[in-house]
Amino acid sequence: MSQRRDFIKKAALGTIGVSTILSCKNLTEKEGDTAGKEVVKSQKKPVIISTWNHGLPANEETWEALKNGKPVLDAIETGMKIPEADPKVRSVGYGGFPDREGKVTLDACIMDHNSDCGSVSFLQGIKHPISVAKKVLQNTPHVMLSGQGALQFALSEGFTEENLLTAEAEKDWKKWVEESKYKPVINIENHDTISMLVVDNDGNISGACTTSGAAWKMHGRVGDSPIIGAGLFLDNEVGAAAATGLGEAVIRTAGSAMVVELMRQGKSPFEACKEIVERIYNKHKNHKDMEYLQVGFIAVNKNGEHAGYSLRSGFNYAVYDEDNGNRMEDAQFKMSWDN
Ligand code: SD4
Repeated sequence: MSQRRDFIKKAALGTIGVSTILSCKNLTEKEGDTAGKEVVKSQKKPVIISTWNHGLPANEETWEALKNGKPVLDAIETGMKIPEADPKVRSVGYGGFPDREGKVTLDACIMDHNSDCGSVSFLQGIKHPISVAKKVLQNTPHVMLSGQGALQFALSEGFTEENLLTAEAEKDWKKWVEESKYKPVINIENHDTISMLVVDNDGNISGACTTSGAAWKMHGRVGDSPIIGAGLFLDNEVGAAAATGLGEAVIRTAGSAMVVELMRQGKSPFEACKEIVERIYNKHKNHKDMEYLQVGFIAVNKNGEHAGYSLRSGFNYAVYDEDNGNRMEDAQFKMSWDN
């Protein structure tokens, strides 16, 4: 046990999702007006972007819900519940990798165009933290509930407690305990937060994040995903951004808030994501986390232009719009894993 504690002291974080980066795709058409000035025509709404491959089925559900007239937060919740309930998605909700103690602990948040937000962190035993986060937004005067308090609140709202540790995840955890050797593993398939950003039919912006966080993390560890300004941020006048990757690095730099702020100053989503990734790199290039550091951002602006960018290769995101349907886009990145 003491050996284990020593280990915990020394260890940083376990598996963190690797992000790939998104290629910037300008979805607006530009044309000259009579005065010779460039006019930016708005992209058709809605536009939905979500991190990683599990963004595709999530986008699909959210798109359907929007088309059926559901309120946007309900539509986002519906989409996010897909990877949360999928035991094959080992980085979100049910089936997610547990922490060092073998406990699955979940983080999630949701934010609407009025800047109202709800968030839960270190929540255990509830399959759909995104739904609890939405209830925090709608039914409490607060933004964030954590741990036991978040669970109590969820139960009072009628959620049911259940075991989220699948046999598969338990097997992997037991294997990790056996070796008890800390080695950060970046695993694109198995550890990735889902973040979703939506520009709805009215041009309003909303977003959400949900994750089981870093695998084998210390019990009680909370990442960037439930923190408004870190894992997710939006300003309806400007745009939205969300993060994936090593939450500690994103928190240190207020990542998503900074991406939005750069868009406010006139940067495109691509330029804004890239500049913050560069900043994170500069802050971390001599840091102990650098060896396994991966961060990626997605961003969308009021016109529906979207982009993604990551520090290291491997990040992709799902985009759904009227013209091109639901598809994956690879993000651009600063460096490959060999550097
Ligand atoms: C965290 N940012 O808990 C999350 C993990 C993640 O891709 O996004 N992985 O640090």
